[in-house]
Amino acid sequence: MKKLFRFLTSCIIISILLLTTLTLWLFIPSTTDPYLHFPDDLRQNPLLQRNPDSPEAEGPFNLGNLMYFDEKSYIDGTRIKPGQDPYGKNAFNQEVSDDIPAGRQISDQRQVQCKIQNYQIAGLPATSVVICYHNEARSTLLRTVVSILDRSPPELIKEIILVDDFSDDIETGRLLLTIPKVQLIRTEKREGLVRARVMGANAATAPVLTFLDSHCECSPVWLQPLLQRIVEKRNIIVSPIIDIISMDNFKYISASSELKGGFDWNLHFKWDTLTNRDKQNRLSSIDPISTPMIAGGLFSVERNYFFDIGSYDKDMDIWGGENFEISFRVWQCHGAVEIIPCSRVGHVFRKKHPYTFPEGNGPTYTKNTKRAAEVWMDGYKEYYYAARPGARGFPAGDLTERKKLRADLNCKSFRWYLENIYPEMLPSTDQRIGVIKNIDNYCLDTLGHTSHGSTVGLYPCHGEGGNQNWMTSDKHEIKNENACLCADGTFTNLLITFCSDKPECAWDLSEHTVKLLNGNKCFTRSPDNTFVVLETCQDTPTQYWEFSSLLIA
Ligand code: UD2
Ligand code: MN
Repeated sequence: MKKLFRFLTSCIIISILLLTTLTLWLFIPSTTDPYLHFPDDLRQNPLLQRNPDSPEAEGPFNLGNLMYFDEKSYIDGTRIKPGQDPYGKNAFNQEVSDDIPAGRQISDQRQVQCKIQNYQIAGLPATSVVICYHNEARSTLLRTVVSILDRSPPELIKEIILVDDFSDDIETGRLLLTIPKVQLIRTEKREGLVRARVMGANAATAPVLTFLDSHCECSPVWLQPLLQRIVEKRNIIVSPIIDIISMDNFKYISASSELKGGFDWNLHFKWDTLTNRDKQNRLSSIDPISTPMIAGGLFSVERNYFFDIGSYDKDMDIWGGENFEISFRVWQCHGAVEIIPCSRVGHVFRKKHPYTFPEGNGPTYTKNTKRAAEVWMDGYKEYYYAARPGARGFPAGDLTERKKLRADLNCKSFRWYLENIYPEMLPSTDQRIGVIKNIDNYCLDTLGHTSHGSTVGLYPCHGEGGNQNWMTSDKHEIKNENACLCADGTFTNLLITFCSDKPECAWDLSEHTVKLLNGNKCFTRSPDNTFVVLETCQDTPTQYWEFSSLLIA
């Protein structure tokens, strides 16, 4: 009996030991290594086999026909279960995506002139493709990878670096490691796309970096035109035309080749049609399109150039704003940003973010865009603050390093950028921002009164904007943040009120006076420079005002 007991105890101990070793073996590499580079001998993937049918013949997709990747098992691992919302996890229809093979054919959307271009592959540098992702669906991620391998000359793809930005499912990336050229980095915590991309760029070894989102499909001959342009011009970031993959049915839809990237003063990205001036600057419809802004996610850049000009602002979190920062920076610091019409890559555009923002979506976007505005937009940042008043007091972190970068690179002004790269955005003369000051150097000041119906006063000009910052609009308004300066019902007092189309709120600032647009009443200061009232216009120093722009050259 005693013997049997001893035997059983040893069995249990041995089993526990075995189990612990197995668990350690399975999990230690995935939890302790900060950057989880998976060396070749760890590429043991249950989905990898030699293609049992024919090692020579075509696999499910072209991986040199050496390996067989069990796509079905990979996708089955995370399929939508009955009753689950197919849009729930990814904000696109995952059920449809999961049913579309990774190596599907897509129609060639290139213009005919593109198809007769002859790219000398031997003369082109190889690229590392960097794809960061957070909780991407397996089917879209796999299609991105497969489309790169299937539609690029093999010698031009050095490696595909997946940066798993702390996704819940670690296997989504790990299982792809059997695919040739695929490397994986995993962050230790959620970083956001900027820091994730920079990690990927740091690990990259090819002379050119190509960034893609994790739900893309590269078209035939997408890569050569991008690399060719980088050979022609080093100080450049180049983007393909971004075709649309429907978030509902995953159809590949051609995007217009006559668009460039732009923005509004909220710092929201938008597509603009090419102006006549843009068209005149191009000899052919396949010439590069000079673009004020990139959409953000899809571009190639020489690796050293990317780091020389300051990679990214690594204090930007999660999502958003980095495309403004990099576009302003490249243009202002003597480079160029272009869309190359012969290169086309599809992207699943969606209507909302499928993932969480630890600090909230709004605050994160405000922080990121404020960082871009503060460093690159000079006085024009006032237009941003006018459009987004909440950003003014918002903490955006330390900017010293990025400002130093701008100084070190001897970059041009934002005015230069607007005049030369995005003239459509140059504010018109009736949209000025500045101070309204009188002969004694006292400025019109809200004195911090912001509620509807409060009065304005005068205060020595301090040059800091804020309460003394006024913006004129094409509706002849004079505004501070979102409030307007209007006359009261008796046309004697000046009030800060809600903006409206009433004649009380329309002003003419042309003659060193501030005069009601439809009436002979002018801003008149009190003799002691404390308040302002409306009086009949006459030639007197108490009605002399100067609008002086805060905008720096
Ligand atoms: C666009 C860009 C995107 C980025 C963004 C502005 C295109 C086609 N897309 O928004 O690349 O520039 O504007 O910031 O130009 N991701 C992470 N970690 C995160 C959040 C996102 O790795 O915390 C990944 C995400 O999985 C995806 C990429 O970053 O691969 C871009 O995110 P998105 O697809 O949600 O952004 P999108 O296309 O709406
Ligand atoms: Mn995307």
